[in-house]
Amino acid sequence: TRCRVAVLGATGLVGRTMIQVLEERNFPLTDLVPLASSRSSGQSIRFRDQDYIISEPSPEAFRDVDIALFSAGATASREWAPVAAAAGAVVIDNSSAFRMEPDVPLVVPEVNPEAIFSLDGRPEKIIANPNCSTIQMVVVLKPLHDRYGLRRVVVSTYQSVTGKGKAGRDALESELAGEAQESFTHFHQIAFNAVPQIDMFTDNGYTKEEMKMVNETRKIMADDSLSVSPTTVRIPVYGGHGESLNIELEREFRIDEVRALLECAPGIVMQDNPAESIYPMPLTSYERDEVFVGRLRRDYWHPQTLNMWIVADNLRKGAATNAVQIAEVIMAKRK
Ligand code: 11C
Repeated sequence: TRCRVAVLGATGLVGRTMIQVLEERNFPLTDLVPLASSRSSGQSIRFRDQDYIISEPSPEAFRDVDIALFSAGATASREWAPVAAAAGAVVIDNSSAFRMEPDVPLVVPEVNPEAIFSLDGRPEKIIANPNCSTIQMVVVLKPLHDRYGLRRVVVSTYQSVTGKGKAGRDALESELAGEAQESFTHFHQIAFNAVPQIDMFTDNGYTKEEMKMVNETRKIMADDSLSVSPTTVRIPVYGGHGESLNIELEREFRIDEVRALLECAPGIVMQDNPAESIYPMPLTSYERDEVFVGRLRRDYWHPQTLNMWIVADNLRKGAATNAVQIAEVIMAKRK
């Protein structure tokens, strides 16, 4: 059967990764429609040994599209998601535009795949892909919540410059080369630095990135009583967000039991052998689709609380892979 997949933002870091992931996972598409702004339209992009010409989004461009993966920013999503949905496509949107809208599902397939579908069994017209730092955290929180109940999570992030796309990567590159940086992509110099601000501050003293972790986590886990206390920090690495998690649980746990639980949970790879200095790192999670977990241990002072360190490739599980996995769930139900 025919399956036409559009990618809006096809030349961005996430858009390119989406196309790469579609190819790697052998997604059952018959037609790729790469879309981007006028700056990139006319260029071509390679997919399964074939060149596809990039065009600009338009009502015609979305005709007969079954699934539209969007990663061109919130403004483009607000403009084009209704158009694509009206043309009959299911939009999987990586921007923050619709995430907190009550009738738009916010989905991580390991956590709440059922939210993709409405009561009639059909996928919702617009499905939101969460923020990268939220996605990797909820993949780990979900099995713990189901088994032990979560009371509170304190999280500090160590986020890659590619969270700001090509501009973020280029800024680090030129700073490392000693070239003057005019853009304030990271608010301050990022080379040889760590910047405790990602996105703008809100009135409560938390940044927007931090509030995404608070609000998106509650929505995905469908639990408004969850308390998440985040500090988000940009560090000078290219691919992979790290997170230090301190997780207080409702019920008592044994560490070996938690380890076994996480080992069997979907989308997680344990890398935890302190004796051999094995733990997750951005360099070893690069271009991988899973969430890596290590440094698992009981809080020294607080027996009901766990400490761990997790890393995932923010362009993959944090963005492109999660969106493609949502599309896979839709395709599996179609058959
Ligand atoms: C960052 N998490 O690392 C951001 C990028 O809401 O999809 C992703 C922003 C978003 O800068």
